[in-house]
Amino acid sequence: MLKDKIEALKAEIAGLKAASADEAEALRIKYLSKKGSVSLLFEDFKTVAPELKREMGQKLNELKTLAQNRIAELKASAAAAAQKEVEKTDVSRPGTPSPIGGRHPLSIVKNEIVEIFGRLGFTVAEGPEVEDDWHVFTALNFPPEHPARDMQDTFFINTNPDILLRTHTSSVQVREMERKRPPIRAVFPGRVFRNEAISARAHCIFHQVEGLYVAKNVSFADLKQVLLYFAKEMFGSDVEIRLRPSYFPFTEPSAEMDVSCTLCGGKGCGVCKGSGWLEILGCGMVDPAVLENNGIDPKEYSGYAFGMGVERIAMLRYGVDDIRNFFENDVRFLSQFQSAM
Ligand code: 2NM
Repeated sequence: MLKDKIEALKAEIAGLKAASADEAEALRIKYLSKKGSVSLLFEDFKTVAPELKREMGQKLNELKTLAQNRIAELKASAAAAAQKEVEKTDVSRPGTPSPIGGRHPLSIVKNEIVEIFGRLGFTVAEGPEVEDDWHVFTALNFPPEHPARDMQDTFFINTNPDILLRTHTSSVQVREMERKRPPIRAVFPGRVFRNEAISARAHCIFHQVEGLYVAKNVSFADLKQVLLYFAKEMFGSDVEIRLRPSYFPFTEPSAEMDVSCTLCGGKGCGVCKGSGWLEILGCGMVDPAVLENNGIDPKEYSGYAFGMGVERIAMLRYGVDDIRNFFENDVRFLSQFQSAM
């Protein structure tokens, strides 16, 4: 009997439950779609006796409305429950930070050196790492038999003695002198290569910043003042410098510069091996032969030059006791350095 079927479905629909909007939608399809169980009763309606049509029609419409309302209710309460779940999440909480990279300590120190000389009017120039004999040695007054040219010190390319990895960035200074006429005032940062055994103090690849000033009437006193300024900016205004006579093929006179020990202030400690001084760079007046090799008249112009190892400065600055730390890229080491540079 249709009447019984309607009553049974009414009871079933009144008790429907849905845990989600998807479940409620599945119920709508089950009861109210074209082939849904409520719609199918309308097929039965066609066979109802004429005198019962009015009553059965009313009951069927009531059933349909009940189903529509019930399922709409279920959808609404599922949506409300989902919204409540979303609100449990505090979207204003900061996220889990993912680690980002930082600048390498050698870059921090190199940038700082370049920046200090930049304040004194020095520009920056770079050049090739693979060089020829002229730019690395001959133009710089290295005699043919100089030990630095030896296979033990220099990496040659394909055993061609004319092509090599630069052992200092002075080769870029030669290129700068070829390109420009005095006054020349620039620093030359870069990677250099020496065929040395790797140890806590030495590496076969390291970094330099060299500097050059060529103009009229450049004196050793100018050099000393610039290096004093650099030392105070780099290591603090309390630092003292001392210049010791030395020898380089490309400068005459030549000197090595020490700063008062950055750890003990000059009293003597393990870092300065009791001397109170730390060697940080080499310098001198550019040899007239070097100027002449580069087409600059040494009677008209003079110049000074200096060079320092970035690793050496970084080790003193940060108290790093093994140069190999800079090349291993261990994040436990690298993550200790932070800088705006
Ligand atoms: C140093 C020490 C002393 C130097 C000299 C020159 C040039 F090109 F002018 F001859 N460039 N670099 C120089 C002088 C480098 O490094 C320890």
